[in-house]
Amino acid sequence: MDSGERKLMQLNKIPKTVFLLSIALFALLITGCYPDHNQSTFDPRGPVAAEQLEVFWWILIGGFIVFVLVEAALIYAIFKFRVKNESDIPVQTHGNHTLEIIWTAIPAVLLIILMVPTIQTLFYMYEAPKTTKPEHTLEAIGHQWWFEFRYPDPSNPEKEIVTANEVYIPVGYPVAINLESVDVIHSFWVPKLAGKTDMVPSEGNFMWFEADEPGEYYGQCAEYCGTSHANMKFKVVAVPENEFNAWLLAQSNPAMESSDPLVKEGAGVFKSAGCTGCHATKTIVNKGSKGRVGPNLAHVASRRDLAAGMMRNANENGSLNDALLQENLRIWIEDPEQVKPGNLMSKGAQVYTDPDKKLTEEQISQLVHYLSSLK
Ligand code: HEC
Ligand SMILES: [Cu+2]
Repeated sequence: MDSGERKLMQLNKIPKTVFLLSIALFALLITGCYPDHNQSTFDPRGPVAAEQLEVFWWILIGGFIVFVLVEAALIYAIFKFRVKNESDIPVQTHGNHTLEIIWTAIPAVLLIILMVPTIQTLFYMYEAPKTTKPEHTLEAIGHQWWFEFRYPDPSNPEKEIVTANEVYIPVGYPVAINLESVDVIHSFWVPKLAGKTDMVPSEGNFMWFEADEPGEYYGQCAEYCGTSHANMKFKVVAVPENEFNAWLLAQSNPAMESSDPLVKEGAGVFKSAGCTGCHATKTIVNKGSKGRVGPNLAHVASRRDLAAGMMRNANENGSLNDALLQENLRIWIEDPEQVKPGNLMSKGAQVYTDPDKKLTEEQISQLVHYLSSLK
């Protein structure tokens, strides 16, 4: 084999590797479209997400048709007008008004056509259906790096019921959500129920959605908001209306008191270690009042996840698992930083910032006992 042949072989090899690599990359990419994924937008479970997916298809198919036509014209031109011999210079033209008007008008018309479903969907998203019940209007408030939720108190219009990181909704009813943020811009996103909507500090924002069937839907902050942005998750739990009402009633109660001595000691540590500085255990507050730095813990043991979706307290079927909850609470209280880098608890609580105040093994056990009793 002479050096010329070897060069040729090498040249032939490169495109093959590139080709195989591109196929592998493409295969990897399209696994992201698998509809069965918790955060897939290709599997809408409510009218808002379905409507948004429809606009996506309109734009994708429209774009695809344009792509095929343009590429076909390009390939045709490449072959049809390729140089046949070196001295063969084609006719040179400069400007063609008819052509220029046509290729400006066609995209303009296409864009106007696509604008119709887009704007319709924007209006559809931005106003909750007239049938939305006032008791199904809630507040979602973004915090670095967790979500606070507030429901109207059915027994007093001046008050609100506070909870965190898990939002119950009644199946088959539109739910209106006023969005807020106490610090930076976050974005509220439940892929299977509705697209992203920004939570803008002091500006507020609005969205609504509805779940067609009971289930647990994943939510995620979708606007970069600092160190633990990727760890800022939540769940939407859609249940039949009577179950929703029962849940709300249970949430409105203050934290349960217990006569179990270990729980009582834990409640004491909760106060003496400064946890009450950032966490409330009463759930009814004045409408629009300022929230605490940390999530409300009155019913923390009723939630399926801990620390905004970082640790799972429930079995596969969603039923609560006390052993898991206790284990997770211990991990979290021992070293929150390890679970969620940069979180404001390990940055702000003296038990983590001041080595002299560090929690003892006994205090941690007492706290775990106390918190896991808060159903
Ligand atoms: C400086 C304020 C602050 C103090 C003091 C504080 N926390 Fe927290 N805590 C937070 C914040 C903020 C979060 C949310 C962290 C996140 O998810 O990003 C949190 C989360 C938690 C959670 C998880 C809640 C949930 O909804 O999943 C528990 C449990 C908890 N804290 C327990 C404690 C205990 C016990 C103490 C006392 C030793 C304590 N905290 C002291 C700010 C504080
Ligand atoms: Cu965020």
